[in-house]
Amino acid sequence: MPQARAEERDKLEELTRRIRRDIVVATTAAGSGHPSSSLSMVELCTSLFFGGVLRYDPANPQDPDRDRFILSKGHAAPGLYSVLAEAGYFPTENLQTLRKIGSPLEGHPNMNRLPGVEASTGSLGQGLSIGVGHALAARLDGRDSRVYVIVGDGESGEGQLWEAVMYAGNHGLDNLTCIVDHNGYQQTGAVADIQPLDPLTQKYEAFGWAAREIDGHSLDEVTDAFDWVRGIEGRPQAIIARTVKGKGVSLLEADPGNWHGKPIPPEEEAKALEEIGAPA
Ligand SMILES: Cc1ncc(C[n+]2csc(CCOP(=O)(O)OP(=O)(O)O)c2C)c(N)n1
Ligand SMILES: [Mg+2]
Repeated sequence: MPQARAEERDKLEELTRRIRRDIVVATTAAGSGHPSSSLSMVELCTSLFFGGVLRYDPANPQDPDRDRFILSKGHAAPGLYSVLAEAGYFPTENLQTLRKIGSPLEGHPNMNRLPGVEASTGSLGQGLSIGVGHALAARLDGRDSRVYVIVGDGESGEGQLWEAVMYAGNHGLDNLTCIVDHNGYQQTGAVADIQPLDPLTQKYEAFGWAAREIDGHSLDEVTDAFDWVRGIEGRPQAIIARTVKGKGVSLLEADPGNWHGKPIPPEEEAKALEEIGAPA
């Protein structure tokens, strides 16, 4: 690997540790929230925001030429907030106000209260449709903005998602990327037991998308996938990211079906942070 790329990868890896720490600390302090759903998408978000993929400016959050990032699985808000803080949208200390009365860091993202949040999400199934709207608007306005949407695999059972997939394919929205956080679990159990999705790559391809499957925790594979999407013309792109729900914390990884929407208990926090390799 060339030296510059190795250094970039090390920088991103360090950021993934910081973001994982912030997710754990904020949700444990709040006593509620969705750490496991946030931890599975850390490499995806880190690469997008800090790997030179997404074009954004915290000083000008409404810049019409910005790219859009939409977290369709809005319950993973602690992951989004940790990334937005790191990106400079607000001070990192504010993460400690997560889910507190009056805080703009609500349990689910609220676009009217927090700059950097592009869509108010949490009612699953809607984010890709919003992304389609942004992608189409950019095309009509003649702007080269790109739109990235993260959806969950349990969320992918929602019919509205497939309407958006069909529309984007039919209209060749090549400025739209859907990233599926395929962590294998939804709220009450395994996706494969409740509403199997696979073969997901072929499903997206059948709807006219370019699709590829990656290891969503390999920064190299994630970075390559974001390079790949920007080279595709005439079709929207799907990145099917195989991930682990609760990635980085053995307590959560050991029983993902049991930890949805539950914070790490205070007495387990120190061990979790040690496993993450969290910087002080
Ligand atoms: C329309 C709708 N139905 C149900 C819920 C409740 N709910 C919140 S998270 C969740 C599971 C989501 O699973 P998945 O999309 O796989 O996300 P993960 O947490 O695994 O990343 C459910 C059913 C919701 N938020 N919205
Ligand atoms: Mg899931």
